[in-house]
Amino acid sequence: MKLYSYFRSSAAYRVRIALNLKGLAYDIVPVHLTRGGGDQLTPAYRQLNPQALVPLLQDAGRLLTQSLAIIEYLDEVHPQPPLLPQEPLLDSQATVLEIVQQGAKAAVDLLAEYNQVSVQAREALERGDEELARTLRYDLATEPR
Ligand SMILES: N[C@@H](CCC(=O)N[C@@H](CS)C(=O)NCC(=O)O)C(=O)O
Repeated sequence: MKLYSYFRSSAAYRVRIALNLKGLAYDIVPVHLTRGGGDQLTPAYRQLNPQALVPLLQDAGRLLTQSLAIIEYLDEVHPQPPLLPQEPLLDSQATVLEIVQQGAKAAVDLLAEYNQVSVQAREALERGDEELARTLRYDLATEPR
């Protein structure tokens, strides 16, 4: 198995923990999310995962994305030790927690992007580039993100 992973990715971390708990052998394929603009955005990686995210698990030619879905797959194919609740209500609650966590992450990502553009606008203003500052602030106020 090959795990496309980034060392600081919490989602990839989950899958590494799952693989290790199950004692499964795997090779890491590093995907650097920030260097050079991000390996995940290259056409080669997007061909493997059009969502341009890690983790991505390759198992016998199959490509799997989304950490919870990967862990569910691992639990099906390698049942011992089980990682997800067997009891339907608890299993459903685990899925709910995942959905809530994804929503929170989307909000945090949006805020980080907003902050980054705000900083760029302030720096542009400090450099005297009022046109760029105005454009960035206009984008912040009007562009859907
Ligand atoms: N819900 C996904 C989240 C995957 C995700 O957001 N991965 C992040 C790293 S933790 C990523 O690849 N980010 C790349 C980017 O935002 O460009 C999962 O659980 O696998």
